[in-house]
Amino acid sequence: MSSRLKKLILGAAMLVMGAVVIGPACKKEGSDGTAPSVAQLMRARNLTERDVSAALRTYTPTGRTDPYLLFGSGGHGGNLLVIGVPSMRILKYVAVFTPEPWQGYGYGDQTNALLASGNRGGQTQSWGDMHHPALSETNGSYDGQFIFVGDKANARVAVVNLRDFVTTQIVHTGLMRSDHGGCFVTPNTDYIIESSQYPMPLNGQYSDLSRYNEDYRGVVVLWKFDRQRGRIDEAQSFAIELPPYMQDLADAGKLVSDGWLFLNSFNTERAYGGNAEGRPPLESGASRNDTDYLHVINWRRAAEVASAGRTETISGMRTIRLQTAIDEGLLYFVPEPKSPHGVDVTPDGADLAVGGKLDTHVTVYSFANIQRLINARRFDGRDPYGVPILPFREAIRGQVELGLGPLHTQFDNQGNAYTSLFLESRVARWSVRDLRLRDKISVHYNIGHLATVEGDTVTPQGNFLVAMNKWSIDRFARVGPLLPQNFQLIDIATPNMELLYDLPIPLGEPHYTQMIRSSLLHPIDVYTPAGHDPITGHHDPNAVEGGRERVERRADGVHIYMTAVRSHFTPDTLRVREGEHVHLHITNIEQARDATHGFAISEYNIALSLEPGEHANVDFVAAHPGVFPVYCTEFCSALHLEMAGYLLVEPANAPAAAAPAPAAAAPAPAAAAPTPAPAH
Ligand code: RUQ
Ligand code: CUA
Repeated sequence: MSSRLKKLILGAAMLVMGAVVIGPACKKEGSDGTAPSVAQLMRARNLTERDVSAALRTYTPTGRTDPYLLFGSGGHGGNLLVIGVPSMRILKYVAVFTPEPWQGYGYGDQTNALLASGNRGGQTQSWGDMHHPALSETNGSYDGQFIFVGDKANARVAVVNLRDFVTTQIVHTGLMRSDHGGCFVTPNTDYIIESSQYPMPLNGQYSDLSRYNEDYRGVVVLWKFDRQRGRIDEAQSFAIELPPYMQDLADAGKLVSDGWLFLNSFNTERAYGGNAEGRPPLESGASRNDTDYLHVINWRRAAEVASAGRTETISGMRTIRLQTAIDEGLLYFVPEPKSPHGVDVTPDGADLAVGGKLDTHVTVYSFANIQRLINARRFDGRDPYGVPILPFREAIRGQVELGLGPLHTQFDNQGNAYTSLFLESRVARWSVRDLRLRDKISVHYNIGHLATVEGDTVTPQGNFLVAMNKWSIDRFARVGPLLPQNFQLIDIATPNMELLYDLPIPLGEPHYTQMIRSSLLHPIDVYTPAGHDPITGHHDPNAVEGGRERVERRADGVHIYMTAVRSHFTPDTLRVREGEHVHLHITNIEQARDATHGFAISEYNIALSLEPGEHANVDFVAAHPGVFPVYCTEFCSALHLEMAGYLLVEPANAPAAAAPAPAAAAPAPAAAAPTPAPAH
């Protein structure tokens, strides 16, 4: 909604309220069967005019949709949140790193294979620690096509296709086991950037901590994105070796700074803990120096260096060695104040704002200054690995004192920046041009990231800001020691920022979120033609047409080709023998918008969600003989409860003819015949 429209609505609402307050406030609540008036409600619920005004700015009547969508990391819940703004209605959890039964994610062949592609070191990873989602961009603005998310715990990157809000790919490299600077995209989504957090030997091998300086390294990976195929092309991706500092958040340059990438670090002390071995704990060891290093990386030139073959393959990935990066002028450092966290490029690409967790300032670096220093080779020495260091004072445009614990910065369309102040639990608004603090607003509490509408693009929209607060200490009814998180909606179109709404998030610690105009998204309602595999994006070779349902016994087991349509599965009796390998191929052949069917089998841990036109395969060994109900888990029609059947697993040693067929299971015939006739 435009801010003008918002003001109009607000004005009208105030008029109505005024009229109600002066007018017929004498009516008795409900006594004449009418709803209580606004004034009566305000009195009864102890609401101020300000509360009502805030409510009117977020309330979204039934049937209306939100102008903005917030894509939020679900933290160590591992899945992605989609929330409407300003209503703050949660619309979806998109399953990414963690099984999500209601989406059938992790309970059928395709999604199991996808999750398994994220396994590392032969271990099943059944969760992720999602930190930073990145919407795909075209010319530095969101294009609404894809969103990429990073998993800090296992250094993985996933691709979610916004055509259907489905995860289609998970990648990782052996070069790192934890990441944090990811995901960030280059302005045309040529690359998705992921950098390591905790250094380790790049070959993934053992090396004692006493060899930290020599053997441990950081790394930044540039994953090449193939937009046509909607997939990361691992063979075209490459990495750059970095010194063993703890690399943190990153941002890609845009417009004037396009082609460059900026990456924070902490722990230039190269501390690695050991508080029971006579060394300082990591936290104090890593905070001794007054400055750390902002990494300034020429990624476009690095891509040329990589394609010219000046790489070494380490852990299966083409890697530009640190010395090559230095020799080729790909990597420079600029000091940044103590324990920095976020680095955020301004919408015009000219400056970068860096928040120092233990500093009261945001430091604003000038890209033009940085370029001038690089071109003049004006270095203030080198780090122990030979990386040139640019002089701090000459690289910055200035500093703005905001308060305690500045972390992350976003922008609006009025020349303002918004920075979260973790230690103060506030958001500071400041003017980018004159580096002046304008106002602050309190949040509740422990704010980490914040998001304004398209606030990290070249076209920020203003209007709203969402503060992501860790732990909602006193905001909601108490639900035990583990607290929900608190997303707070703030109006930034008003002269003073105003808090509008609290949304508790019952998931892992929220990290980054991005907010996009809903009009930029064009999701589908139905997979057409039926038989579509959402993960590959192709028609599934095992797709089944109505009337072609069948059972085939082959060398690799029994294949049952099924369809789902309101309100039955065909076939609905699945006869197999104990120990048989069963392959179910199920197509939801419906093409109506809301015709999702679930598919569940008791005890076999099978749960599918078949969206209209979707095809799913599921493989299992019928290890346990017995009778297992099969049913649809979505209330898809008036006869949904009847959308059911049986899996009959006949005991292997049951002499076929003599078997005293369990009465409930096999009502009559052919219990001995392992191959029922095709269903049609
Ligand atoms: S983090 S609270 Cu983005 Cu993982 Cu800053
Ligand atoms: Cu299909 Cu319920």
